[in-house]
Amino acid sequence: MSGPVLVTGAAGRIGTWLRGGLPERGWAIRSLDIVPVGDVRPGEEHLVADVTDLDAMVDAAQGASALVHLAAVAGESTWPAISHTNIEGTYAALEAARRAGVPRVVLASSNHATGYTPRPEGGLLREVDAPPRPDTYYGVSKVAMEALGSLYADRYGLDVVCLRIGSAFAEPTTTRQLATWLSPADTVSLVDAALTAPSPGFAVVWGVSANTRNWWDLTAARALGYEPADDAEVYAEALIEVHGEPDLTDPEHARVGGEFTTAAFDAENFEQP
Ligand code: 15L
Repeated sequence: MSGPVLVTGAAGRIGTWLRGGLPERGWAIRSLDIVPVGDVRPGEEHLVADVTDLDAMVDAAQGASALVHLAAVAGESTWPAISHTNIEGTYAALEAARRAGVPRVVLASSNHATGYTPRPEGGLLREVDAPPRPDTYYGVSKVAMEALGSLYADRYGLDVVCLRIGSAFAEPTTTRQLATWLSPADTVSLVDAALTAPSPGFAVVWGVSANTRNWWDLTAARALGYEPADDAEVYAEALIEVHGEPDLTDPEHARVGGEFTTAAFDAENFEQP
């Protein structure tokens, strides 16, 4: 690897984990966020810029060996907010990579790109059996992300790995997350695999830990070299004591996107940030 990894949204939750964990795996980091990162690490480059500012993104991408694009409105919001930050931002990230000659882009997609996909009656759900089926405007922006990534892979030969992240939190806090949790350490492992896999071309993979209750097939992620280590089951007893046993027929558990598929997540319930 030569040149740092440019990480957008570096001041956010996942960005902070990556800034801590990727250097231990040999990656130099160039952080970019619209706000300054609070705790710049030794050797870390840091830039303050808007991810939708294409000129700034092209400058930021110069000399980078890869780009990890995290910057986003990270849940449902209004259409203007989602379309601007998430869709324009993903376009700018990919176009900046192309113009600056960055060969690989890792995109933080989401399970909500296919949120209305039902839980299979048996077995694990493969990515190929979960085509775009967004549950929100947020999910639409992740479908657009995957589509833009596919375009830049096919047309310009970039390696583009889309991570359909489950629930990336310090620890699971709901019974749904007993299946969908992606631990901080596994997040670092997954992004490292996406950065390291030889010639992945265009790939879409689930991003969850080795959860006992997982129902998303990790074969494709493992083929990149991802080896999840954590299991949300260690939190099961405490969560079930509070929330009860999950009812697998409830939309929260019966669909990929869980509660995002319910009426509460209608965009009209959200205000412009
Ligand atoms: C996501 O994509 C969101 O960014 C996050 O806030 C969670 O809602 C997560 O999905 C999830 O599905 O748990």
